[in-house]
This record gives sequence, structure tokens and C-alpha cells, in this order.
Amino acid sequence: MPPNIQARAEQPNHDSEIAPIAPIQSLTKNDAAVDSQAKSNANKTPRQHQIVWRNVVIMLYLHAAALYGVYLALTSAKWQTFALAFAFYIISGLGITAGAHRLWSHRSYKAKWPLRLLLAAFNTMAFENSIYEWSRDHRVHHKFSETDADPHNATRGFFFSHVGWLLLRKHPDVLEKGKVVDCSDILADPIVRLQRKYYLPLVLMFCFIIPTYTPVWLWGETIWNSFFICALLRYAFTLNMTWLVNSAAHMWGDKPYDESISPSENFFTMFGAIGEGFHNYHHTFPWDYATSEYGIKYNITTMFIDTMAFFGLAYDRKSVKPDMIKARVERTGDGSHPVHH
Ligand code: ST9
Ligand code: ZN
Ligand code: ZN
Repeated sequence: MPPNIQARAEQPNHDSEIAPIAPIQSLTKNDAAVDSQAKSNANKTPRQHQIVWRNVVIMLYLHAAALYGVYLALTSAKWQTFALAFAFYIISGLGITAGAHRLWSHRSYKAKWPLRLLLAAFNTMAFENSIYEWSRDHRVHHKFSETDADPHNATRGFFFSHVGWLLLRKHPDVLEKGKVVDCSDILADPIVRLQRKYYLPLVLMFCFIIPTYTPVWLWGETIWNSFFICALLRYAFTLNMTWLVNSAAHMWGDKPYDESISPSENFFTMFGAIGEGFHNYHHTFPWDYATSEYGIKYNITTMFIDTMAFFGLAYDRKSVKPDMIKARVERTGDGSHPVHH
């Protein structure tokens, strides 16, 4: 048993206090009763700061290399290389937003296998942990938001919810309370299992080798420029745009749908996270495939899913009826919704 797991095993056991296993619907439809009971049981085990130095070194290197990538982009790279890096940011971002997030974590729409395969490839390019691990953490985040059982608990501050949580061992509550969250449906997808099984070699190929060599093959860019711009700068940028949803969008912005929760409508992340910045809406109605009541407005991910639906590859897109949104806005909103004006 690795030492960190052993340390956890010695933590006081709160199993008896854990809420009963919730049906998957409660994760996607925000079953308030179960959630509030589960949340009231959180915050019991003391926080520990077991730093994972390997991750600290990797993240420091990645961000320094990304800055060097900016320098190269401004001084010696071809413009096509920078444009392709931007395209890879959008593509890999879709693997997170349309893939791990809206499809696998929330099941807010269904996708035929060719689309699931494409999304899994895009997702691997984003290198944000396997679809299974990402979705498990994300379901736990929704169910236990703003408690110690939330992997990136925003009450621990901007840095922790942004990147700090990836540099420390998880809080024991994440593991203990996380057990009640059923993720078997995610693993039931053979594409998810395949990605998980060969994750690291696939990441090497999709996140690093393909982005590095494409500009070299297509327009004779140097491997050096290409590696720092299309691989490392693009990767670090996409990571930060994702992390801002956990940090900034859990701190700053309006709360038109539910003022009692931290997630907010954050204008910057609407763009940076390609349509995932409507975070107050998303935590209120997590099963809506558009993560917003405004459809494709400011929402590249919704445009992508709708395009896939047009080709018959996406179907059963779930959304919330306007009446229900209006009632909720009037009941729990902070007054910033246009309905109030
Ligand atoms: C990255 C992920 O960046 C980013 C996620 C962001 C999410 C954003 C969400 C916002 C909404 C959507 C917006 C998208 C916008 C996108 C825009 C794009 C343009 N439940 O994890 P371990 C158990 S990754 C239940 O190792 P440690 C489980 O048994 C970046 N159980 O914990 C597990 O074993 P196994 C690159 C759980 O040892 C065991 O515990 N990657 C749960 O404390 C051990 O798990 C990195 O930097 C749970 N939730 O280590 C690597 N969690 O898995 C980062 C755990 O076998 N990761 N268990 O079942 C690590 O190195 C480690 O995870 C650690 C913690 C050091 C952070
Ligand atoms: Zn979500
Ligand atoms: Zn959130």
C-alpha cells in the first residue's frame, strides 16, 4: 500500500455518516434533499497539505515553457503555427466541454460511437486526466460543491481551486464521500475504457507528437517552435481556461438563477472556456446540454453539439423549459436576470 493511501486508511472513518448512494438522476438533476444532507456531513476531517512535488515541478516547467512559447510565437514562428495552436485549443477544449463534461459527466445528450471516438481523441489531446477520472471528479464537484469533498473546493481560495488542488493529495473527504457517487455508467462505455487503459501512450501521441509534427509536415516549421507553441503553450493555455471555471466562475459574476450557491455567470470564461462560463445556470440546471438558456450564443460547444445533431451523430439533447427557468429565477435568483427588468 503506498504511504499516502495508508495515511488515509488511518483517518477517522465517516462511512456511517455518508449519505445513501444516490441514483444517477440526483447528480444530473441536483436532488436538493440528498445534496444538502451530503453537504452537511462534509467539512469534518482536518485539511492536510501533502504536496506532490512531481506535479509542482511539472506545472512550473509547463508554465515557463508556455511563456517561452509566447516569445517564440512573437519572434520566430510562422503565423500558421500559432493559428494551428489556437485550433488545437478549441478542438481539445471540445473534448473536455462536449465530451468529458456535457456527454460523459452529465449525460445531457447522447452520441453515436463515431462522435464518442472523436470526442475521446480530442479529450486525450487536452490531457486533463482520463475521461473517467475527470468525470468522477466532476460529479463529486457538483454533488459536494464548496465543501472539502469537492476536489477543487473554491472556498479554499483562488489558487487552490485553480491549480493547487492538482498539486496536493486529495482531501480524505473527496475519497470517502466520492464513494457514494456512482460512475459505473461512464466505465460502461468501451471507448472510455479504451482511453483509460492506454491513457499515457495516447496522451503522448495526441497531446504532444501530433501537435508538434503537424506544422513541421505541413509548412516546414521547426520542431522546436512547434513543440513549444502547438504542444506546450496550447496545452498550458487550455488548462488555464478550464481551471478558470473552477476558480473565477466560482467566485465572480452574477447569480441570476440561484443566489445561494457560489457558481456565477462569468463573462470571461464564457469565451475562454468555449461556452462553459454560464456557471450559475449550469450548477442550477446541470442536465441542460447547452449549459445555458441562451442556446448557441457565446457557446461554441453548443454550436458543435447542434452541428453533430444535424448530422445525426448527437441526439436526445436535454434542455430546461423556459417556464421552469423563469420560476426558478423568480424564486432563487439574485435579481440580475432580464426577467426582473
Ligand atoms: C486537469 C483536470 O487539469 C482539470 C479538471 C477541471 C474541471 C473543470 C470543471 C468545470 C466545468 C466544465 C468546464 C470545462 C471547460 C473546458 C474549457 C476548455 C477550453 N471520487 O486522484 P488520486 C480515489 S488534469 C471517488 O490519485 P491522490 C480513487 O479510489 C491536468 N474516489 O488521489 C482513486 O484511485 P483510482 C493534468 C476518488 O493520491 C484514489 O482515490 N494532470 C476520487 O490524492 C486515488 O486518486 C495532472 O496534473 C473521486 N473524485 O492524488 C495530474 N478521487 O483512480 C493530476 C480519487 O485508481 N493528478 N478517488 O480509482 C494527480 O497527480 C493526483 O490526482 C493528485 C491527487 C496528486 C492531484
Ligand atoms: Zn458540470
Ligand atoms: Zn463548478
